[in-house]
Amino acid sequence: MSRAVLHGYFRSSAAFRVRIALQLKGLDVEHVSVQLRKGQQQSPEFIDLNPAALIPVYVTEEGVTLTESLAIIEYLDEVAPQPRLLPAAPLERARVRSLAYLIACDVHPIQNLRVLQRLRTQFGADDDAANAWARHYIEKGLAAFEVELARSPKTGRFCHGDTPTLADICLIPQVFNARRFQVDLSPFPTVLRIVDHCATVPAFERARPEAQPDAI
Ligand SMILES: N[C@@H](CCC(=O)N[C@@H](CS)C(=O)NCC(=O)O)C(=O)O
Repeated sequence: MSRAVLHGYFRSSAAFRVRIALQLKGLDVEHVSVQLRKGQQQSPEFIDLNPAALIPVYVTEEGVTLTESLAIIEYLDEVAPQPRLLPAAPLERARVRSLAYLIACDVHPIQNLRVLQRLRTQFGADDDAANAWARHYIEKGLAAFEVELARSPKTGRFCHGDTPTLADICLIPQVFNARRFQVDLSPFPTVLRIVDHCATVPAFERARPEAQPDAI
């Protein structure tokens, strides 16, 4: 058995999710940087690892390759159950998953690099138009997320109660993206409160893009 490896990139929000989970669980893995801006996700070696040409990719100690950030995080939660990232009770778990999927399934895929590049190359969007596209979907997603948080008694210091879950793991990288695209976050006070609280947790801080060795 060798050390587990995370193929990621400092600015990738899906890789950022996995980094937060690893940090929360105190798991030390090797990090390999896939330079998305240089198109390294399209190299034959990387496509061999993940035919979808997306990061993150996680290679377990046994040499098994896993893709999709949420699948990787759920795997980590099962093999290293403390602290748990999904609540034990089915309805609580469903709420956390639904918050996480709101971001991971309905917002992030429409504003990731390859979609914005395609808007530019195939549909003539300039940078302003591509960024406005991203901002639109991020704002819509965060607006829904805010309502869900603000109206639920289950919301605590974190998205669900007082310990970090998969929902916070998805929220924090999405807010990082929102700031990159200059989304006005002031209409989302509950989101901002939770973001500020996560910033006090060392695991979130250690996982942030600026703290990664490949940050530019
Ligand atoms: N659903 C995937 C999304 C992965 C994804 O979109 N990764 C982005 C970085 S955040 C990527 O590799 N983009 C490369 C590209 O767009 O060419 C997951 O959660 O792992």
